[in-house]
Amino acid sequence: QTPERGGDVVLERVPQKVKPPQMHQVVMLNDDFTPMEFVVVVIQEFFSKDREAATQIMLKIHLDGKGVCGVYSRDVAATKVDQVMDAARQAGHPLQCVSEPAE
Ligand code: NFA
Repeated sequence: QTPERGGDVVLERVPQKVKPPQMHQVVMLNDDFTPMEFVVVVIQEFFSKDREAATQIMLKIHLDGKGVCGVYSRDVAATKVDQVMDAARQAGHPLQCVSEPAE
């Protein structure tokens, strides 16, 4: 295109204001009562892990007191926490999990 008058057309780069969203990790906490099998099934179902990965995460929680089940945007992490807490309550287990900013 040719401007009707004036100098060269200059296209400037506009600095992008967008930054990647803060990610949140879903941390599951150990307790003395929730059966290991229930924890493994919950991690498989809600965190899309195969049985082997879910078992490793469960054992880490059991041994260390807590462990990360997955890292998501804030809204998705909050939904995961709700799903786990609902499943635990319905089954009568005291399993707890929380969402916290990652990094
Ligand atoms: N500590 C539980 C038990 O020995 C198992 C468990 C693992 C519970 C991870 C909660 C989280 N039955």
